[in-house]
Amino acid sequence: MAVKLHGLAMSSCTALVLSCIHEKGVDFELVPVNLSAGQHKQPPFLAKNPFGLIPVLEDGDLTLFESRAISTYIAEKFKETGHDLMRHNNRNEAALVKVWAEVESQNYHPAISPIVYQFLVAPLLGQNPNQEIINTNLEKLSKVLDVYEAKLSTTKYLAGDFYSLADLHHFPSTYYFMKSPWASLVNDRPHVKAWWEDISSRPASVKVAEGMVLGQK
Ligand SMILES: N[C@@H](CCC(=O)N[C@@H](CS)C(=O)NCC(=O)O)C(=O)O
Ligand SMILES: *[C@@H]1O[C@H](CO)[C@@H](O)[C@H](O)[C@H]1NC(C)=O
Repeated sequence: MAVKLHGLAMSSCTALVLSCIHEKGVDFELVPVNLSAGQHKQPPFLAKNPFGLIPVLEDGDLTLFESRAISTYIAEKFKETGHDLMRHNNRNEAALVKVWAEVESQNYHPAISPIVYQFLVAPLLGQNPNQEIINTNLEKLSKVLDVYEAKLSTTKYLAGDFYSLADLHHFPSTYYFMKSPWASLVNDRPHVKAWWEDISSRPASVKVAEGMVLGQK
């Protein structure tokens, strides 16, 4: 039975889950949520995610929210199919995948996401981008990327010499960031640049990027 993903292909949180779904070749149905109509703030959707945010995954009786938890669930449930995103046969490598997935969630995402929001989303909502927020977060992101540059000069991917869920979680936000005037933060760091070119050219990433056109449904 196909899993049901409630969300929008252009939303980076949904795209994170879609990247995992495509890596694993999982059968799925994308159920659109009308954000402009506030469908995500109404009782039927709130029953699936009380925080009223996309994405939500339904797999039979199981309902999940939080994109990173959803992708982890998919990577674990379908560990035998497609690319092994969790290194489930090696406890140490699996732990390193979790470390770098945390780094994405705790260090990388909090810096990159406000930049993407101010640059790409605010104008769609008729707001002026807040340059102060952008500058503060560019500074934070630079420091995180310095750590990545050092790490990626010792291993090909973040958790080791294998593509994992930790790398995958970086795809959607970085995809939008690379359309901004500050893409040089990535491109000026040779190992980060090579890593980005590698992870963004994976067939699953290319597929997900097709749906990442902001302002579309
Ligand atoms: N931590 C949550 C964040 C979810 C989230 O912020 N979703 C956004 C789209 S990327 C949303 O639903 N926005 C609609 C709104 O804020 O009203 C996750 O990763 O799933
Ligand atoms: C979403 O809701 C808005 C406002 O109710 C409506 O105008 C629009 O047609 C809806 N979009 C879709 C794709 O159903």
